Amino acid sequence: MAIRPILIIPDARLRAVADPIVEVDEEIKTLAKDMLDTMYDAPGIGLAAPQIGVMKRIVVMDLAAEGETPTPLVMINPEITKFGDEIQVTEEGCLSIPELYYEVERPSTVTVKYTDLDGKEVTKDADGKLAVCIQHELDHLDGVLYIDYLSRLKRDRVIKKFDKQAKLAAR
Ligand code: GNR
Ligand code: NI
Repeated sequence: MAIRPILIIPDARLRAVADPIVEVDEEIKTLAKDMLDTMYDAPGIGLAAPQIGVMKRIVVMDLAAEGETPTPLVMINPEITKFGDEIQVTEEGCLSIPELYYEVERPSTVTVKYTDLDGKEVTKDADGKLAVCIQHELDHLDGVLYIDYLSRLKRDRVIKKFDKQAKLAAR
């Protein structure tokens, strides 16, 4: 059990592009376990490796409700191969932008292709909250944050708030 610190904006690692994983070895299995531990502890429904400063293309998720049996999902080198035509609006938050929630528009359905912890290729169709979470997590692997989809006014306000906090913390 290892809970790793979650990076907060404006940490530059949250804006970088993560590297593909070449082999699903013990180091990756330990990383996945640590990411799940960190996500459940937070608590959150998803976590991408760059959020703990590891610049690798791996995300974890669990959409099970509190009190339900956990359903951990680990996706290595995930890619969205299809976005549906319908759009849904849901409220999003991010552990790297704590305590703020904004409505975001995204495609309602996606098809995602990834490698699982056994090194097997998996293709999965998702809708609802899982589709949102997949898109949110995969964006993290490319340095994209959900606030990038807000109006410039809202986005700049969020960025300013966290820039100020970082400056205060560095004094
Ligand atoms: O815990 C999280 N909740 C959440 C709610 C709505 C849409 C996306 C998310 S992901 C977020 C955890 C996180 O920051 N993952 O990167
Ligand atoms: Ni996030």
